[in-house]
Amino acid sequence: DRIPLAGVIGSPIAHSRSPQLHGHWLRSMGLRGFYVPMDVAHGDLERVIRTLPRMGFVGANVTVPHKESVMRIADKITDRATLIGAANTLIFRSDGTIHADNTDGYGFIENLRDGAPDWDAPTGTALVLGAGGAARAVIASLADAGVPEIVLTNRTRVRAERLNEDFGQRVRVVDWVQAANALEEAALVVNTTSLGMTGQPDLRVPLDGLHKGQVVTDLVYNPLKTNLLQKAKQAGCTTVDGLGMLLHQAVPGFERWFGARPVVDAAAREAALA
Ligand code: SKM
Repeated sequence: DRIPLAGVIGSPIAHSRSPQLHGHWLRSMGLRGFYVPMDVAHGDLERVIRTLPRMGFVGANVTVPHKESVMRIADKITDRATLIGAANTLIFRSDGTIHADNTDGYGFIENLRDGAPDWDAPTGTALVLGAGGAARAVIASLADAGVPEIVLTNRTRVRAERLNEDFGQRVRVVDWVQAANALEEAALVVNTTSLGMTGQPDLRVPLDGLHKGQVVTDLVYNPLKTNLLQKAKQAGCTTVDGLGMLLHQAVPGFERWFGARPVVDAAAREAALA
């Protein structure tokens, strides 16, 4: 009986926190297995993925820039991955088929529930900043959670419009500059862009409208306390950092591959940051 192997496929991959996280869970739960980072070039993606099961891999996470490309390689794709247009979790089945799922939306909602337990999905608008792959996962999960209206803003409006077509009338697109109004009215504000990340410029949305009673969350977790979250905190908002999303999105894959459900707790957070 083989030792189960899993890992994360991306390029670059050195920054990924997933190997430490999964390694921590394997050790702390006393499970057999390894989880490794895999830097794979676009041209090698299909051949690598088809070879992994033969080497003892039971599955893999997929990250930037391969989340969309793996959709063409997988044999079976869940409905939510299809809706999002990207997959981050692969399961290599014993019959040789590859199943693809997207757990980012699940991770997003679970993190929000942890950090803002009184956030009430069915009431109030959500303002989503950004219209990339992460925004698609966030919007899918917010719609699923019953958020009545999602307002979307992006620096390039056409990208937001395209997203609006896919997700229907629940999504309303506003200009980046009009976002000030939407910001004031939103019950939940989500930054899905990489603005605010170490080495990137800050978000340049006017944040004066933020006030008590709002929940503000950032998908960026490096740094943990982004400029957006600091401003929101000062304004009296409930703030939720992005690390928990990374932890929670990892849970379904780990459970499938290694056979036990891991817990997202302070030790897991520390392991991911180590
Ligand atoms: O969706 C996740 C992915 O599963 C793993 C990851 C990482 O290791 O940095 C980031 C996200 O794309």
